[in-house]
Amino acid sequence: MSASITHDELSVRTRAILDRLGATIALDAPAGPDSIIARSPITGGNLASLASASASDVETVVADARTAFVSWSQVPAPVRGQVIRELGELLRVHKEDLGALVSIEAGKIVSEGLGEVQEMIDICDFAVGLSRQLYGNTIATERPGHRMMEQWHPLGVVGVITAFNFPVAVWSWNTALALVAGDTVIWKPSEKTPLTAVGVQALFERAAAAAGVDPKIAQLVIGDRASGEALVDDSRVALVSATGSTRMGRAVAPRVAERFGRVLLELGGNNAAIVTPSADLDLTTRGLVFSAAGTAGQRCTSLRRVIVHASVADELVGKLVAAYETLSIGSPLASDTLVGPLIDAGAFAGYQKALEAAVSDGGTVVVGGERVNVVDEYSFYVQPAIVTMPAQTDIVKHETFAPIMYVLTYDTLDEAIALHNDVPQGLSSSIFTTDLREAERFLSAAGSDCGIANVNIGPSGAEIGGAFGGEKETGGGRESGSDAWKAYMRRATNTVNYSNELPLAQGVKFG
Ligand code: UN1
Repeated sequence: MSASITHDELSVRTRAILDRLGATIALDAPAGPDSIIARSPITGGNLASLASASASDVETVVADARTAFVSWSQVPAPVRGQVIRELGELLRVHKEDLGALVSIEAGKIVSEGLGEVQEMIDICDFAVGLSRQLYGNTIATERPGHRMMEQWHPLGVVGVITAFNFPVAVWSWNTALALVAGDTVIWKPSEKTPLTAVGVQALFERAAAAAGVDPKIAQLVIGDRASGEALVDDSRVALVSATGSTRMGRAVAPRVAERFGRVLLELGGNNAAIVTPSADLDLTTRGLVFSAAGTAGQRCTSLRRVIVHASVADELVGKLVAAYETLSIGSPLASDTLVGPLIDAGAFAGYQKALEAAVSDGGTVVVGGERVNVVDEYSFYVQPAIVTMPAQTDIVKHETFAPIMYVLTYDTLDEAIALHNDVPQGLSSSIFTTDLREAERFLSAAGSDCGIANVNIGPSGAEIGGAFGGEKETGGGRESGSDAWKAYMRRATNTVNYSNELPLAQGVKFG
């Protein structure tokens, strides 16, 4: 059975959760072109119908965000941090409910749904601390009697466009930092996961009330593509932070650039692991299986390619196949499930098409590849696949958002790194080795060309403390930890002359 819970029970549970989170939005808007249907991939059934924002709704939201920015940007940063502290507290209280809602709407297993909420709590903690640490540099000047420094000021309105697969955490990475930075936020979530967004927005509004701040500093737009486009094209939106496919990013980036707005892009990945002869193969197997089959292969950091030394390839593939054969696939709400459903029919079609292309390129499906637990035509559970490939063909270079692991072999580390980097995407990467030279080489400038490079852990499952994002078609943006906050602020360089003279820089004489 793909779902031990009936669809009616899921609906009732969803509504009870939204109620406890404090959501008041109507869940039964008349279905039609002006509505967004919320569904659960567990059963494929509809959970709710939400009114979709009109162009004039979006206009009002942007105008309100801009007005809210004028006063919010004047609040001292450590005081701004208080609303994020309240949000973090509410997330702790409602972790189980919100995690379950993520499982219901995005299909993540219980532990991953909870993990996503934990990621929100973590970034809230980080941002509260950051609210007292928005440091600028003081810089030595070449002129006597002068001082030079930089300040970081609030940027403006930030549009946050998020994907279905991390329906709540990605909003929090952006919003926690943006609010502490003094910006205001407009969130356009994926049309596939509106209810988790509604739940989070309800919690945010409670946090705003508790902190005594204007709730308009972070607003939600439930809408279709046109609402996202309105944010992209509006010059009052200073930064568009978009997470999703490379195709989406290719549409967004030039439109924002056209009006000299800023973008922060977190797009497709095609994440690989190099497995060397010295690797601990049992640990490697566990790392690879989590990264490739976990979340049903629907993370942007999911492992898609394994590049293994020819001398250990058979042994590794044997261990991987054995592990794949024991994976429990089914309702993400069942406690023993490791692999939940794909998000929808489109994802399943992509999975099938990629496997067909891989086989026609000479690949061999050594495990998986089938739709399983078919109880109805609307939910899509698949057995994660491993495909050995004779070469890195076009389909391997393409990101398919489903659990397919392509396996390629190599003879020299040079060859492995070349194969590793020979894809258009550059998000995350890893090497499994116990050889220090190989590990350091992979992390060096001559190694992985990705934004994230790991040793002896898979490419997925990053913590919030590091900067998250990647190069090439991944879009170049960095979110979350380290100094990613700088993307949400504008830098002012200030030179102060406290002398009675007017010396010019570079020794220039004038008059
Ligand atoms: C994503 O899939 O868009 O590193 C984000 C990870 C998670 C975030 C993934 N912390 O896998």
